[in-house]
Amino acid sequence: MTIPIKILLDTDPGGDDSFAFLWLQSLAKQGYAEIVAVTSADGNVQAHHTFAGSCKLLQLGGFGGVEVGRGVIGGSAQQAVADAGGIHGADGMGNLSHTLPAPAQDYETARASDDLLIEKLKAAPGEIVLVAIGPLTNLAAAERKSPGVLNLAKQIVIMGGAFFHQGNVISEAEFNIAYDAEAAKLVFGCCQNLIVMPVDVTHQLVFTPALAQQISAVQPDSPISQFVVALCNFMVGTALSFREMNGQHGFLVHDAATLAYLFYPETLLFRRMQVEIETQGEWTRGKTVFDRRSGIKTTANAWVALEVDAVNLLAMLVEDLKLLVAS
Ligand SMILES: [Ca+2]
Repeated sequence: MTIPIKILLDTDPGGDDSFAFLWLQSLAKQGYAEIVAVTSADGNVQAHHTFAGSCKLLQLGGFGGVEVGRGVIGGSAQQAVADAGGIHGADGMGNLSHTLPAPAQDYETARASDDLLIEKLKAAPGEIVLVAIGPLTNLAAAERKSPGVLNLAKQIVIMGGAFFHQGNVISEAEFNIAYDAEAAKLVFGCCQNLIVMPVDVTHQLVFTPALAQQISAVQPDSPISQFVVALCNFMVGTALSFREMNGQHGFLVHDAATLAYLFYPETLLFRRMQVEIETQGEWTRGKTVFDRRSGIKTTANAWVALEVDAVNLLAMLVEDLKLLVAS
């Protein structure tokens, strides 16, 4: 019998978050994952939008009973990066959130994401995989409030960073790290259990309208099919307008890479590194760096994915989303 992986999802939906969210719910329905909680994060759009988006995505996938935390705000005193509403839509979800079921939870009365993280990690030390696909503000706040708590996670799987490939928010840095570089510095400074999915691999995860059609063909009138097709079309439009895709007709499902690591690890190759976060640089704030010189090293905090079998990974995503639509 399969023992499901206990997952706490920290997320800032987000177009690519939405695809990761649905993938996770498919894996949970199939019995491979257990969703312990969702901690929404301030990021792609503001915290009240990512909270509502998280609740709605859980309702859509059939997991409306999972508790959602409200994102900690103001993690970075020097925040210089604007949110990504221009890419993901004002609501973070392609301006489609009004088409989804109403949230079953209330932002005003929800628990703070850092408190929820602390409670869940302390209740099951060494058991929970923390999947972090937004800025690391909530994780840093939890660690400040309860030092050592992040190392109670079995692993922390992060979408973030850019090592050999260019960044996306500036040439030298990726959004999730740069949006709250101080939080990232704190998390990378205190944890040894990190798995990192940087832009180096996620820039290859081009999700296309043709893939969305494969999913929706299972049952075109299902709310999930309609959402997947409409969100894909929106994201492709903004990706093209931001000149992100080198002319390819698709958009990047960055965040989905974290679930590929957990459930389809044969699609990825990793390197062991001590990753540091640049917080002082005038032109490089939020850059992820490591010592790439040959020579002895006595510390490492992360396994960093640097190669991906994108065709296979996207095929796994599509097949699991088809199962979710059919369920
Ligand atoms: Ca995200």
